[in-house]
Amino acid sequence: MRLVIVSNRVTVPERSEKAAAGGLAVALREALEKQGGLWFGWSGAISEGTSHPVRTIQRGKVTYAVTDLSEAERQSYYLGFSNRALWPLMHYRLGLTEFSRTDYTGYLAVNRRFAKALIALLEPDDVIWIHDYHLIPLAAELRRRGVTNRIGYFHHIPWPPSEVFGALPFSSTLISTIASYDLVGMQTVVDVRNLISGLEAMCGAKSDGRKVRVGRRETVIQAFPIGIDVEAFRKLAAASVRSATTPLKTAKESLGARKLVVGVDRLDYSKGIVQRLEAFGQFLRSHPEHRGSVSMLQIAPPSRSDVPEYAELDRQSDETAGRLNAALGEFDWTPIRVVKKAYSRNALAGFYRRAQVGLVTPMRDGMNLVAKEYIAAQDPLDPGVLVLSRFAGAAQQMGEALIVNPYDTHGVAEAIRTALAMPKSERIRRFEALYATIDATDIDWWTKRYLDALSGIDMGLPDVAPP
Ligand code: ADQ
Repeated sequence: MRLVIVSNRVTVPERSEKAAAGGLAVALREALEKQGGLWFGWSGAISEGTSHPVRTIQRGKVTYAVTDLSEAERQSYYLGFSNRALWPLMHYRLGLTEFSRTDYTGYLAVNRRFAKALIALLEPDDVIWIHDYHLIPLAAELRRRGVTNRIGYFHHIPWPPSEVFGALPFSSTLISTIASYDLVGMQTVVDVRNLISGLEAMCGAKSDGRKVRVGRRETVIQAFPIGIDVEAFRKLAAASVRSATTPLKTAKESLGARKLVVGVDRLDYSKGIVQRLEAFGQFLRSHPEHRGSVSMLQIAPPSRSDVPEYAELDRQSDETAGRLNAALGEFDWTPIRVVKKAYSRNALAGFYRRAQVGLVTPMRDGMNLVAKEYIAAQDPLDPGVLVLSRFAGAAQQMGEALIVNPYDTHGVAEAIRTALAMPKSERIRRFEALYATIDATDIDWWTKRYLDALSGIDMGLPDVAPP
């Protein structure tokens, strides 16, 4: 049985590249290597012309098959429908959702083109695992062309209630394509509930809370909370303390004995970065005794800069940090440092380890892996405290964090104060419980549990035409 993974972007590893520490891409690559497999998707490159050939590249037991997009496809399928309509909508941000029929047509066309290209590479026993919102209708396109293989889907981001999802024109057509999958994995039980009630309301589906029947097809919809490579991250963080070259050493020199509050996110409005900076400013205003002795480091590499809302967010976060630093800073103390760079896993692990508080306060998030990485990186004998938004999927597993409402600036400010003042015994108690959870549900657990469920699904008898 060969595994076929399909995702929007495919990064082909260099021939000499050693497996990076942890992460989804590595876990998926490992799953492919175990049973041999194929990874199909967009190369990340743009090229013009009417035909977009598929290039295949072999790395060990894994075949990577990639195709380019045209600029028009990137605009409509990727930047347009995926990132200006589906992304904000799925994150409950109707005000930011922009729908264009041209973009939707482009989205469907790319899914159709991917389906045609993939069919040429498929073998009869392949198990197909499709990832994320860019590719929701892909299974329907495959089924329409006669593919009967097992097909699973994993949705990495939230699924909103149908009162929100239904605002999308053609929402019932799009949601109905979910029924072409055999197994749909969501991050949380709340997402499962929203998707199932959407299917009931918009497609007349019948469900027992897990299995959903639409017409003649049956789909299992279940929560599979994604994890990280806990052990690899723990080791990286422990090594960072000894290393003389990581930014941790420089951080020690530049921070001295000051406490550190850290935030790490792609620059995305779903992550609540501006609101978090404001909350840190509020903390310093409400508790002036902490001024000069605590700094905040926000690491936020820009993403999707071609989408106007992201460019605006970039401007807003600069403005907010600048304003707060000007209002609250001293000649020898900068309250907030915003660094817009991507760092190595090594460096990130070091920052997490150095920080007494991990601030993970998205306005809405499918899971949020940073929350898990922060815990994995802590010193078990003197751990920091995680402040976590109740609107991150991670909050449903990580109740021992200080759970906050990111819309409540004063509430987050108070949680920062509580975290900084928390006695060591309580920090250790919370850390141990959180570590046990993320360790028991790490990335290998997630991959295996999903693939076992997909291969265990009863496919029933093939459809037989009536005599
Ligand atoms: P993302 O929205 O990208 O993922 P998240 O889960 O936090 O969000 O993962 C981000 C990853 O990027 C983390 O591993 C983090 O370490 C890394 N990263 C962030 N900033 C970085 C920086 N400056 N340098 C280097 N690395 C950085 C989507 C969903 C999430 C879901 C994941 C996985 O939005 O809700 O948890 O997929 O399913």
